[in-house]
Amino acid sequence: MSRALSGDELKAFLAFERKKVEDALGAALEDLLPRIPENAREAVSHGVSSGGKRLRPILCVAAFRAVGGEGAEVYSLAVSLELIHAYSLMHDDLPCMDDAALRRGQATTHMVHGEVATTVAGALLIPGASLHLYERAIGMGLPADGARTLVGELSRAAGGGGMVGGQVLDLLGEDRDLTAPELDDLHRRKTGALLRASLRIGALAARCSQRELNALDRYGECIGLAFQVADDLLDATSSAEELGKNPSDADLGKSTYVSLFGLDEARLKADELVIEAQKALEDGGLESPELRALARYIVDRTR
Ligand code: GRG
Repeated sequence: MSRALSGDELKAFLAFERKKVEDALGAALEDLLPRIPENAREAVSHGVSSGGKRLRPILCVAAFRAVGGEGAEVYSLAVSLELIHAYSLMHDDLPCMDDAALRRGQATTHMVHGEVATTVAGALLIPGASLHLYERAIGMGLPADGARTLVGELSRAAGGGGMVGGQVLDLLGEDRDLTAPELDDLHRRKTGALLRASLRIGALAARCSQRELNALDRYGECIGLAFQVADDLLDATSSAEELGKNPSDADLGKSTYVSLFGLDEARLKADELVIEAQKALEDGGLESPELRALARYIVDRTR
């Protein structure tokens, strides 16, 4: 059985990877900003550069390495996922959606730059992320059909069957008690699809085998749900200051794993999902202490 990183090793790994991701995001912005209308540039910068765990690009790079990929160019490709994630958070926080004033401990983009600039900025990031992914994949030496496959992965995960579809279910589910399968379906789409795509894109960029892709898919499915269960546990047990965001899902009248199962059972579910994710790596022959540790981190995190 492959080992997981120790607590200290994980801390150092995350700090190192985040720095690499921040650098690559900075470079992506330098490339993107001159191509977009001037009045949306500050809102784009705010949404993209306001911190966060940078989990999606880190997963992408870890999957790339887990299947034998080498080289630092992958960071540049991986930040496409963060560009889409940034758009989703900016739009999610708008008054017509969750109407949130605080995110990552800071005022949300529309509170600083206004609703119009934030809506435009988010919309610009969708094709911006796809184009960035395509160009970086070609830059890494992938053939055009390989690069198109990656863009397909991102588009599917972000679209109606993925993140946008999940968001619609989320909005329709407000003030209604969802069943457990409904809640799983919602989060598989809203959050899980992009996390899974992060792994798939990293692995496909390294020309992985089908067996490796299947293993990462199963791992991604488990960590996607575990991520949301952990989010619900954090929402239920931490203050807005501790979480750096406001309002919580419970405030918005949404069903959560905690409202459905209670704290103890939800914790158990998160732990089971971590174990299953780690087993998927083993079954697929993937020796990755980093991915093993990231599965654990996803449920143990405090933000
Ligand atoms: C037009 C219906 C419609 C939808 C537009 C807004 C939108 C698309 C989708 C939003 C979906 C969404 C908010 C998904 C993200 C869920 C989530 C768990 C966010 C938090 O992710 P973290 O914890 O955040 O990785 P950090 O801050 O670390 O980056």
